[in-house]
Amino acid sequence: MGDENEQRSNYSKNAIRQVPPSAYYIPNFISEDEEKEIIKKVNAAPLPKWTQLSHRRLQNWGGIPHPKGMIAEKIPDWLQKYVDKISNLGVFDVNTLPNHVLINEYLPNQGIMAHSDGPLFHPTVTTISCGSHTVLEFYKRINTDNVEKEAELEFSFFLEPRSLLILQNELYSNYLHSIAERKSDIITKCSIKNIDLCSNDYKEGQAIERETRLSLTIRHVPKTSKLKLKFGR
Ligand SMILES: O=C(O)CCC(=O)C(=O)O
Repeated sequence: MGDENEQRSNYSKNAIRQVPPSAYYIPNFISEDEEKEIIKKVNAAPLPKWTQLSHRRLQNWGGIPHPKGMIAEKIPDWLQKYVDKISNLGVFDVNTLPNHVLINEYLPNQGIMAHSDGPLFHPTVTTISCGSHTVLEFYKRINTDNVEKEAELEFSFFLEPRSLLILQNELYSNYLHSIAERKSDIITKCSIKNIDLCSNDYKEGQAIERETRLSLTIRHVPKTSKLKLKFGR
């Protein structure tokens, strides 16, 4: 319990400076054993649990978010453990506790196009990385006369395996994020704004090969209902 209280009040020291509010980066949020357990469980899921997209595949746990609402499903205990660990940080308030986990799998050279997470979710997004680092890139949303223009890359975060990233407020609402399709990433300290919070000491210009990465995006879906099954009459 003491540990939990300590974690709750401590994440503010992990704020990423020099970027709009708010982003927090916690290295080694989970242990190597926990990381191995997550990878094992995700890979043990039956094939139909995966949704195959053209450039990556994913699993939804807790339900499938939909503009009309999400039919809530129980999150299995092995995964709920990490949802609780994040809830215990106090980043979500009691009415918006996380109830959904999206697991993305990226092979080296796979990524995700620039997007924002939008109104399906409460505007706090938390992501645990497993198996590999990646670089998450941010673009300011430019919206003139309702026309979305191509935005320029503003800054990026280096996400180490076992780390937790928390995004909220302006970074959630006014910025797009993406992961470039690359086999390796080059450390550029002027654009990677969380480099001082990382657990390793990276060198300027260092190239780091990507491996298979699983990201667990843990959030709150506001509109949910429970499916009532009727048996017989
Ligand atoms: O893999 C990540 O860290 C980002 C995932 C993401 O942006 C999403 O699924 O919307």
